[in-house]
Amino acid sequence: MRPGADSAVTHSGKALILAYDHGLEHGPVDFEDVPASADPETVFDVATHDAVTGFGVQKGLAEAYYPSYENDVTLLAKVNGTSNMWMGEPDSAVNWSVESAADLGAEAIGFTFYGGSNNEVEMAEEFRDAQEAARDRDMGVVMWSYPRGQGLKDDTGGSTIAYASRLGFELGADITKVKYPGSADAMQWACDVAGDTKVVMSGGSKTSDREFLETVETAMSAGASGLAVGRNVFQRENPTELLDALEQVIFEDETADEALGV
Ligand code: FBP
Repeated sequence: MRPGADSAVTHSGKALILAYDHGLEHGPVDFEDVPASADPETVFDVATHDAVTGFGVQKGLAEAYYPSYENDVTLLAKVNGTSNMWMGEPDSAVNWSVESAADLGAEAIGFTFYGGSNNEVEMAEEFRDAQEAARDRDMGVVMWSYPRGQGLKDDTGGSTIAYASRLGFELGADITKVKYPGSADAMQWACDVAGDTKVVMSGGSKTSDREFLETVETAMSAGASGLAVGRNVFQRENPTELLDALEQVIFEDETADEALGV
């Protein structure tokens, strides 16, 4: 069994990771619908929900807020990231050393990997360094595996997403986060080729409760181990209600209808 198979950011083998690195990746535009979500305290509070297995943030937010939440939140240190103002070929700066993240109390690292980018080689080498440093400290390793770049025409097609999940396996992630490839069959193939790594679905832009829960239900039935979600939670007026429903679909094998009380 792989060293990190039972990752720090899973419960009963499943994951519900709350990602909140959007202030860096997309900018404050992601907070406009629910302005309170710009305040990290609001979202740290959401991350204390029982169903949340890990909270993915960048260094600045972690240093400022995590010490007040260390008993209630499992810290997933998102160690690289780039702003939306970067106009070059997809790349992600390593903003946080694994050593510093571990010192702060992180139990896992998150790392964006853009397979297919002209920067893939350097990113793979950076991932190797981070993955090995995490292994040395018994930290979990979560790869945000997002193939993209000038040569890639379809970054959510079935074969691309299967390649994305396989890259996580090949390079040594414990959990690989991929975009939903649009169908149960494609999601199942992405899970089938990922060896003993766990594949989780990325949340994407905000949709209705029903649409989102149904997609999560489909992904789970296809073999996914959970979800890593941001906007579909923190862009809601009542994120806790959706987390309650996600808990039922992800951890209690309920359908979207059951979770919605239909
Ligand atoms: P969402 O569920 O809001 O899409 O969050 C997941 C995530 O991977 C974030 O961690 C990251 O900030 C964002 O999506 C990146 O999205 P994109 O690569 O599409 O810009």
